Amino acid sequence: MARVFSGVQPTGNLHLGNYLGAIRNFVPLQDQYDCLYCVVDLHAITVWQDPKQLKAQTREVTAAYLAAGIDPKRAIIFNQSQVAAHAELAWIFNCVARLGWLNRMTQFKDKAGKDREKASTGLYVYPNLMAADILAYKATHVPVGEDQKQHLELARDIAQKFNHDYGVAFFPEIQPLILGSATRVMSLRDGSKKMSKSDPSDASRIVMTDGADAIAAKIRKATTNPNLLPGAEVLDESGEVPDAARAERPEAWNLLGIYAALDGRPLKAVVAEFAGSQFSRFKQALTDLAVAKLGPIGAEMKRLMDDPGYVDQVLKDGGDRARALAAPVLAEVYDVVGFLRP
Ligand code: AQP
Repeated sequence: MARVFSGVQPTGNLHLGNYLGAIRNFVPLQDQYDCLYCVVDLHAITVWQDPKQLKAQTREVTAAYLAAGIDPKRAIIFNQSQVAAHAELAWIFNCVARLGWLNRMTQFKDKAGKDREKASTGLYVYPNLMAADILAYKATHVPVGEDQKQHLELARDIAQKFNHDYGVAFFPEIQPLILGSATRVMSLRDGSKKMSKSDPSDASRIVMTDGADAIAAKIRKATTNPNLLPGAEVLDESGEVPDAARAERPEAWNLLGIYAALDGRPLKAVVAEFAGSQFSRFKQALTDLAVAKLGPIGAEMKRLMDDPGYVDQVLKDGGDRARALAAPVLAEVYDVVGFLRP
């Protein structure tokens, strides 16, 4: 069976974008693939994390995986630092990837901001570790949000260069799986920025553990304008929002996209239903839907986070299974590279 690898960083404030763009899509893949879902704590520390918080946040992402419906008996759920192969293979990839490749990564530029000199070197080589995450298991399919596509291209380049440099056909080709609608959920305060854990404004995101009142307040306060909601005639033939229309009303399209994704309906049907409505009516409907869909998941996450013994056991079992899969891959890589292991 083909193998899937994906991960989420335990950097706190797990939000609706992480759920709709990633975690929710992991669930049905369990039926078609051999899946590894990782809590990528090594990636998280590319930006300083409070050690106590990091442990809590690692359990939080694990709880979100479980509450969303990932079955720890079928999929492997584990945190990255338990399997040393990730860091070991990343070092080899640091020696395969080229500086020019990393210099083109837009996420580094975004995250490092203006003061690049102060960014950690870990943040810079982050894509090499991501390549190692996938290739330590020879995974072939990686479900990611659109924002991770560039990193995935780089992982493919690293796999190819390794194979070429050592004259082997060792690493497989990696395919991105961009699934479902609303692969890019935008901030509730600024429709031109993606919803993000690190946005200083809590009102910019719906957090997975938000209760009904918090969800309602954030949707009510979401930036909109006084115009009525657009109609389906604005959409193109494939039912997508043309770039120019999105640029004109990013907030409206974002909320409509969130509604469609939560309801599991095509955007066109949702747009047709609310065409010409006042935002107040639509926001109430969106609040009801969001509370109905996210409420039970948030409640289950809280229940699991109150039972850290169980969550840690899931991670330990997953770590044992992941280590067993990665060990022979790494041993072969070491042999290919020429490391003596007497
Ligand atoms: N706004 C988003 N819309 C859709 N998908 C998203 N993802 C993140 N934000 C959105 C997807 O969630 C997965 C896990 O993300 P991550 O934790 O590894 O890191 P990230 O992409 O850097 O996430 P954040 O939430 O935006 O955190 P910060 O603020 O730290 O940058 C990925 O598959 C991602 O595509």
